[in-house]
Amino acid sequence: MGIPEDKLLWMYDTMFKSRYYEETMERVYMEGKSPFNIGAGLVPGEMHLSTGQEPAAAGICAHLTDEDTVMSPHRPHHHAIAKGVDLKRMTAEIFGKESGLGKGKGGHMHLFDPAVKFSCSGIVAAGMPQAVGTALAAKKRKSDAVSVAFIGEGATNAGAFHEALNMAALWKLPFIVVVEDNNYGISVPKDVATSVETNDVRSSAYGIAGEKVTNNDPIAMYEASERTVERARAGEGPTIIEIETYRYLGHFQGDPELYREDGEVEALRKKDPIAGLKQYVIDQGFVTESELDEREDVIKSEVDQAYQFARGSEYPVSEAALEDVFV
Ligand SMILES: Cc1ncc(C[n+]2csc(CCOP(=O)(O)OP(=O)(O)O)c2C)c(N)n1
Ligand SMILES: [Mg+2]
Repeated sequence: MGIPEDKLLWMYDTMFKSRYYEETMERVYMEGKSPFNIGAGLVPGEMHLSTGQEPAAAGICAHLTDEDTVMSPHRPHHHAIAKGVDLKRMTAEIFGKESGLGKGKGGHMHLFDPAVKFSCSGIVAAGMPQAVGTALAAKKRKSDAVSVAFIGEGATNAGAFHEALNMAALWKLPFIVVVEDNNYGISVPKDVATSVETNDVRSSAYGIAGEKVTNNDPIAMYEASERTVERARAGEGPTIIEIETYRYLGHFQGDPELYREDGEVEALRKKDPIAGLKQYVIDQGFVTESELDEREDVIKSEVDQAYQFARGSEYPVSEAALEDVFV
């Protein structure tokens, strides 16, 4: 197994940071919302958390640089963190503060950080054609940058998914789609919505490569991503990577989750990828448990500071609603 030690530790740190960020958001989001009122509190509006889905983001972003583009959907925090989005300004954006990435106008589903070429959208599958566009730009500029669109398995049935893949395949673009199969599109299980069992096989319809990662495995995701990014950088065209992943929380915070089977989430949590990777890096002798504790403390402090920054920032003045808009 040839994954360099520094990459494995980066993946562990990144997955841990993402988990701690989302667990903090889970608490902060409920502040001021009792009895539950989605429009009240510090973070008004819908909130889609990615707790449990960290391997998808860390496994591929381990191979990306600031020159590569990531387009993410409505569940974007783990991708943003793995791509290196400014954590303070991202959190301020989610809080609707003027120090946010979009001056507080976009919120949690519309995070945009040009410094690391990251963007997301609440419109399902919208990132597909956008990422094909940035892949085309990279090819025209003769750079070796790649473009990654993350989408959920539910979004693979949207027209934009297929239209984008057709073009990316036709033009052999450095385009990668990572399908996060968490088995649900809101409350609808995959087997009643999707005609194929796994989405990697849809690659054959476009004559491109397909990769399937099972068991939410960060190491397998790293390896599949390594092959995929190498192919894309070498001009060998697009790939669909599907990863079987687990959403521990509701579709949105406040979701009654009536569609779940009893004990479903408890069973998923027993297979936690962060606990698994932690054991692996310790067993390999890369790091001791107490060294990992120290790394985790540093990460927690960075995340806590981001939340403090967001809390301490000002709301935009009302006149700002008329700035940066098309008239
Ligand atoms: C074009 C469009 N249609 C419908 C919605 C409403 N919607 C938001 S999330 C979602 C389901 C997405 O499921 P999936 O792609 O599996 O992503 P997950 O939520 O599981 O991460 C839907 C239908 C939307 N945001 N955009
Ligand atoms: Mg889904």
